[in-house]
Amino acid sequence: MSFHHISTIALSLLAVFILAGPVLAVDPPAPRKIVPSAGQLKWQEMEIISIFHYGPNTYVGKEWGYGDTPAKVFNPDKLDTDQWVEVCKAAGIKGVILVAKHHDGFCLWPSKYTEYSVKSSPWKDGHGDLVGDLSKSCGKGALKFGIYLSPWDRNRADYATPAYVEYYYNQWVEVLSKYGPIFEIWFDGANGGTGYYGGAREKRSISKDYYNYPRILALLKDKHPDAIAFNFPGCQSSRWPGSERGDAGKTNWNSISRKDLPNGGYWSPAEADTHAIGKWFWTPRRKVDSLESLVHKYFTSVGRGGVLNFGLAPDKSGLIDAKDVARLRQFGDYIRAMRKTDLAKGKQATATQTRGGAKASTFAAANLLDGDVATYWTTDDGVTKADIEVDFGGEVTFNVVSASEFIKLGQRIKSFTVEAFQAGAWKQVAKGTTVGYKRMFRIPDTKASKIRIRILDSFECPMLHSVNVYHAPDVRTFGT
Ligand code: FUL
Repeated sequence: MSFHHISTIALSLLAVFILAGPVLAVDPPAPRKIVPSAGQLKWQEMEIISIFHYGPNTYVGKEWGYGDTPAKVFNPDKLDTDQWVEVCKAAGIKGVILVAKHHDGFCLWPSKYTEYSVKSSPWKDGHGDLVGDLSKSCGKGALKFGIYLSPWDRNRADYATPAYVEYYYNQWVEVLSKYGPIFEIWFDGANGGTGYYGGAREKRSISKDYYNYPRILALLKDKHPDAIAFNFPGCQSSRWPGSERGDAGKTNWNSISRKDLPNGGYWSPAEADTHAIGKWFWTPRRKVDSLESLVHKYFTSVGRGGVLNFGLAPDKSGLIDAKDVARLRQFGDYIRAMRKTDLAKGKQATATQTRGGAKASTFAAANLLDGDVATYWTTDDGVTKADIEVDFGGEVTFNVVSASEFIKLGQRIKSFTVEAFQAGAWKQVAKGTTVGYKRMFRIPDTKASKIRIRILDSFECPMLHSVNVYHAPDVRTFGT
């Protein structure tokens, strides 16, 4: 064979390769050192959960009971946990955590370890079990169920002694064995101070390790392996972002440790808790949140890669009151209306860099707009900057842009901007640091034919599974 022949064959092979694209499959990026557990991923996808406060405090108008309110005040006449679940569903809430014992020590289930519970109340002549009822209603309504038991117990005479630690542990054994499945537990950080303490009426303090949390966490892991422990980095946990305003923080790294953010040793996503009805416990004096306030909390939590935990509270009759129901339903309708039309879905997406080359469909930019969270776009290893362009194929008006990282393999993006193509030029409309599970920007109404997401810096190659673009209704006039 002549040289001429060999080079002709080589050239045709090259042409076939160029036309057909690379034949070798491209490997996905290696995971980062710290990644979420399967339980944390499922938890994150819930996006909005709730925490219910209800008990003697509801009847005496307190946020923190002293531990001396008689059990007989707890006397609902219309209590219906199915209604609580229906309201949650209307609001788009996916899980319910019940404060089964608050700092006042009153138990909403008939614990065999104390008389200070529903069994000493007139409700159902002392035969009621609210934890059981709500757990069943959640099961029927396909909502997940969780439990908060306050470690600080202002009712117990033995609080601050070793006997109380046993009491508290036994109560966890009771609730984690009897009710469930459980998706999350709360201990709460309020610890020690003044209280009734069986009549002593004094101030008591405890040491940091008093409660022996590792024993309770081992029990949780054994009984409910997927469950999250709120604010307990080091185990399968979520993290309190530091306020009760429903704010996950503009820069929100999931891998944290006490001194080392963002390259910390644990995956612990932000759970932004906030009351949705003005207070933790119901009181006629509370101010009902406006729709804008609830929507704002949604964007500062879910929109910053966290989970939003809305505090809800039934009234004295045992139902969520009509004003709160109306507001929560309106909130759910608003978020559903916003999400109904994704202006980017199925449109054209391109990227300046794609793993394995632009033709490698496995990691193509088109994955960002296919509505499938399991497919993603990513770049070659070593690339830490890239632009993604979404072409709407004509002008659209939008006011929300959302991007989601493929966090299963770790969080990566450190800095990015969003630009809109207007009158022949790119104009920056938003900029952020972290993306994580989801980063949403609420911007003024913007008209453009294309948007561009510019990833400016990333730990290792960036990975995104979705870009969504919405035109959210005006909160001021919505539903009026
Ligand atoms: C706090 C508690 O002290 C409040 O009463 C409420 O339960 C809230 C969810 O957590 O730390």
